[in-house]
Amino acid sequence: MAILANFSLPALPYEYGALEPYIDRQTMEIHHGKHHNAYVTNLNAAVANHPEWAEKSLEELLANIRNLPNDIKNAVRNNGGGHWNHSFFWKIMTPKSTGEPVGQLKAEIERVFGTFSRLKEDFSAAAQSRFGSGWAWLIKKDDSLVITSTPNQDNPLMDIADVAGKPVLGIDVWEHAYYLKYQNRRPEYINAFWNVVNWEYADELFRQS
Ligand code: MN3
Repeated sequence: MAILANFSLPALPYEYGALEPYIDRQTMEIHHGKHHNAYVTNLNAAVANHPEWAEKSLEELLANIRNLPNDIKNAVRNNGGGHWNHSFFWKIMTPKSTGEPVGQLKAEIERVFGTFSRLKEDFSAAAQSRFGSGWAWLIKKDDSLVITSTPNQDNPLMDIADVAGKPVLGIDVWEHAYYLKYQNRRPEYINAFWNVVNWEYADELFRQS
């Protein structure tokens, strides 16, 4: 009997065009409906071949990339990472951004980076300098904050991450995230991203665990 792996594409928490003019509707439609959907489909196909892994949560899979069977290791790394990263990305953005950090996260940003402006500079630099496809992250690590970046669909929850921690903010810098509107101008996309950050959710993530 086939095991039905049951990862599924989460609905966007807002309309496709809600992040205009910063992130355009067509990019969101393709990014969510095609790219993210493909990661989910491919992840389900991979774990379906290994019932003992198909029962694990996504976070458990990501924490065990090294231990996965060789025939699905890369598929779970790329597609499980892609599924987690995009599920996170949709929620860390909102059309009703406060425009600046709030709560305990705000206090910790000011303690670690001095000012919000400095955090923006450092995070934007990490996003800009990530060569090729990948992500930049602000993570909770040892109860404080660290900026890091990962290639492809890797993330700081993976056992193979150079810098491990819990994401509280992240930006997708794959070209598919911005090319339709910004073409090769990644810095403009990164600048625009600050207008749609869901700081209330980021603060919630920082306060948890
Ligand atoms: Mn993407």
